[in-house]
Amino acid sequence: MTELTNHRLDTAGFEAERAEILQSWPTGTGVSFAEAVKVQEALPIEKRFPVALAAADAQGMTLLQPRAGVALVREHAALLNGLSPYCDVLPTTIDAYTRHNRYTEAQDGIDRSRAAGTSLLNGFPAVNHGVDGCRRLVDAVSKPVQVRHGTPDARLLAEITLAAGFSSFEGGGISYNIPYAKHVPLERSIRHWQYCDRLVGRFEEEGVSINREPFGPLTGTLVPPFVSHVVAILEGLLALEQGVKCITLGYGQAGNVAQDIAALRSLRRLAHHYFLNAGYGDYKLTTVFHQWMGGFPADEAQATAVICLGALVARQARATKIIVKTPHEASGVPTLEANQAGLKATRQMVNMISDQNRVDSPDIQMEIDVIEAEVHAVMREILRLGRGDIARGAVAAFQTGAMDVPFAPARANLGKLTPVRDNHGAIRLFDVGNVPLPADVLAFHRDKIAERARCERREPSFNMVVDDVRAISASKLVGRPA
Ligand code: 8ZB
Repeated sequence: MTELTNHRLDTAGFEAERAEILQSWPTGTGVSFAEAVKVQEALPIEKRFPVALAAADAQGMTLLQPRAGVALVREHAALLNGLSPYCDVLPTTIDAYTRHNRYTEAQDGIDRSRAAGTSLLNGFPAVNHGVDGCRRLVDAVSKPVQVRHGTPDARLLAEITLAAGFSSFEGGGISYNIPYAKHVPLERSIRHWQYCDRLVGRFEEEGVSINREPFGPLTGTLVPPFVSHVVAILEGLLALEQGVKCITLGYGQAGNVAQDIAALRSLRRLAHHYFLNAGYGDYKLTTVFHQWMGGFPADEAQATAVICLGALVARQARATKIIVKTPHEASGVPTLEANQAGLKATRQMVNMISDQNRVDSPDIQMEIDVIEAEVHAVMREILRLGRGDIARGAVAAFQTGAMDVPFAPARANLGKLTPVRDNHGAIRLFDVGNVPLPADVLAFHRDKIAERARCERREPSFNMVVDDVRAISASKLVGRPA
């Protein structure tokens, strides 16, 4: 493999790699790019993800999307059709075997699910169902469908699902490695995702737009906004270089209303800033807000309150899309009914917020200023480490800890950066690790944490962090001592 750089993959190399990928599992031979373009061209307008996003963006609307995936095509189609009246765009959540390229075990799960008459996989094994199975699914629904997963090497999954008429593909070389894998080298996952982005770029060259969505929330556990923003911007830049044109950048709810609104507003501004500065002009940028990705209360009424807080913030900040949780979040894969309940609660909240005036406050502006200063500091270091190349810079930054995702399992991540909530529940830095933030920003974090420590009459310590990780599932935002 040649050294990783942020340059468009050359055509001959891409085609040679593609032939290899399509040979790597029997269903791969069912993919023909010419056929895939025809399938995408034949999609009715109401099943095209980029069209739904553009319309929402133009009209200032917020789309609702659940998560869902079961083992068999017919059952999965029925599940999506049960969700469809309550949402705007559909998901297909891929099972964990497929996410790790373990197709033999996925097949076993399919066979055993057939025998059992119920899904024994935690998602839809799209590679094993192949182009034909996936096409039957797309044909059976009436809204755009996105692939949602967590796969460090998603090359075959992308080939098969995009050939079948899925029109959006989640993930990225950083966001589907650092929070999801332990031993995958970062340069390898970034390279595999350059392939996925190049494939989408090839569709764009044929006049077929496909949406790409880096996974915003990362570990979903007290992630400071600047950390997820930097990953989103890097993955956006990597995608643009491969010819992607329709990009949705994500952010996971942190819990403090001012910080969350600020995060979404700054994400859009910062992304445009870095994309335009890098010379890209021909793209459509939208945003997605993930309702709380950390531990949930087991009680369904309490869980619904968490869901509604996310809906309020997402709509107030005019996210293009909300990924909706369910009251079953604490217990596992939700039933259709629980999934509908999450969507209904979210819809009610979105509707009630829609006509209201834009909330603004000095707190929100201050949070925006802090996030922007943090993102610029880290991006500057990434560019320096990569000598102007963000792919090289990203790998080096994770190595040195200049970029660091809290609570991530990957060995490629240093894991020194430690977040904690301040007295109002906003996420601050208890330990900055090796992240090169400016002195005034660090002083701000220290002051905010000291304020909480005084209020709780205890020293800031790792106990505070542990209390915060558990707080929302125990019905509070800030993990105060008993
Ligand atoms: C990183 C995403 C995790 C979220 C949900 C989890 C969690 C996973 C399925 C699913 C419905 C599935 N999730 N798999 N939701 N159907 N097969 O993704 O509950 O919220």
